[in-house]
Amino acid sequence: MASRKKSKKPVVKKAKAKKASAKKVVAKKKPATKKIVAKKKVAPKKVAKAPAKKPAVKRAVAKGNGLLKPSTKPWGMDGKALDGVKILDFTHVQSGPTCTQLLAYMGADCIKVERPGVGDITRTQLRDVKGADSLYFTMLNANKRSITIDSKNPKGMEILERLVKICDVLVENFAPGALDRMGLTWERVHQLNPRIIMASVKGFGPGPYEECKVYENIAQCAGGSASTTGFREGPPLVTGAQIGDSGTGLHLALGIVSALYQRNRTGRGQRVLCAMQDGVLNLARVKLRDQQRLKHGPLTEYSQYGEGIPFGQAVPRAGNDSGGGQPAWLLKCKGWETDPDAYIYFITQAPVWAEICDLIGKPEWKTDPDFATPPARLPRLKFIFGVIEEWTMTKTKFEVMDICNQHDIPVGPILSMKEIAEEQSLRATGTVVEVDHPTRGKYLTVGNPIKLSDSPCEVKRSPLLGEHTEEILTKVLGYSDKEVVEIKTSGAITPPEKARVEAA
Ligand code: CAO
Repeated sequence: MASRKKSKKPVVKKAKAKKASAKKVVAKKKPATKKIVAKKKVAPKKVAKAPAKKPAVKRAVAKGNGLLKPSTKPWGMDGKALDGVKILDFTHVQSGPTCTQLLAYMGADCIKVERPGVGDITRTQLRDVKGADSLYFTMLNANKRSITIDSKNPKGMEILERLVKICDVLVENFAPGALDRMGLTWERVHQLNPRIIMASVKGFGPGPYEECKVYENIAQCAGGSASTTGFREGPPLVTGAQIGDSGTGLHLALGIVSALYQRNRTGRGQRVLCAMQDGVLNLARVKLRDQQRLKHGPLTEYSQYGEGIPFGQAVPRAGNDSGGGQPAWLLKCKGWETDPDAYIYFITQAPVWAEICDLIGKPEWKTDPDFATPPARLPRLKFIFGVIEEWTMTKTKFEVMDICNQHDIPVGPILSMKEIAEEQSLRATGTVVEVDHPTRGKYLTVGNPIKLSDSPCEVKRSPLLGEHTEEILTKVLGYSDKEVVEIKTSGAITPPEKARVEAA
């Protein structure tokens, strides 16, 4: 990776940062773009051995208007979107690793710090292959390097602080206060490296619950999703999609990239905080919309309206009702008696109502005043979907999909995870990728769901615990072989018992 080559120059980077801020003082009143150019002009002398940066600087000078001249390299051949960004990945479990894996997919050099001998707890959770890293871990830590460091060992903290000095971003999702207890407060981190961005996932933002530990389903419950999911007559329900963990990781990645962009102008890092409750609420915003609509009358698109059931004080669970303005429901298809996934989601989009009527053999509904208009249909949705279901039950979900799409009727089959794992089009786009791993063999993972036309993504297997410890100590942090031997016996990178044996 180009970014890894650049990582050999931590000292240079520091010098570059100092020089850049000096320029900033001089160029105080210049527009932001000029400031960037000024900084870039300084760079060639200092990064003489970093070939990836050179062309960009030349291009900027060539155009002379503060803007880079567009690359003439073929698409996908001019590096990755986040080349040169170095991440100190102090994350674990799911939310933080989701964020850093995405950044690594975009080309960032992601250095995952793990506790010696233990590592991220998910390495051993839900294990399916004895002695091998679990899928839980491998599917969240692709394209990263792993270094083991005991942050509670003085030498370990020295190594960590050296990493802080040369990284662009520190990402963490420890329980509230854990990082402070290690000594890595924001003040300390910012003092060590004023350019660093410190990004955190916590369960709750400031307020009564900010000290609480939080896992996925707690966030789904506290973020308003669970109370609005499920069927009216049943209890609140959590969803299978990890909107609390992975959803918040996604939000954090956007925060980090935005902070990196702002740093181009300000020269300084900042804190980025994503609370899981906030992330879930952001994804459940349509339900907060509906909460406010309740003041003005019943929610007519909810099937409970058509069933004559009054609304209460809060947004109810809506089963499989559509969250939008086009009524929809989940309908059985051929084989539903034995196949739990033989269903199709059917949307009665108003513009194609006539086509729907013809397909299901009810052409008279096109003009019948009880069915012809969306408001007329609202009180009868249950009945209407019952009739449509009589038609879908005569066909497989894929047949319904084919037929309806010919008429522009929006429908979607329920796809099982088995079907998704076998779906060739997802393999072709790199959304589902097969990866080989030295201890567990081949497995499927989810590649980058965000496709950039000039930043292709190759998915690389997750690292073994501490696989890159020596490489990072020597090539990134510049420790000598002799120092590495001392580090090994200090217990900073090995589990306590092992360190004692080696030292004896
Ligand atoms: N060396 C030494 N100690 C280390 C270490 C290292 N490399 N890495 C972690 N530790 C220590 C921490 O310092 C902490 O120690 P203290 O509590 O003694 O200060 C300890 O490991 C445990 O950290 P933790 O409290 O974060 O971990 P946990 O398993 O008890 O809790 C979780 C897990 C997820 C509930 C908690 O981290 C959390 O609430 N995180 C924020 C919200 C979040 O991201 N939740 C989503 C998780 S994904 O479902």
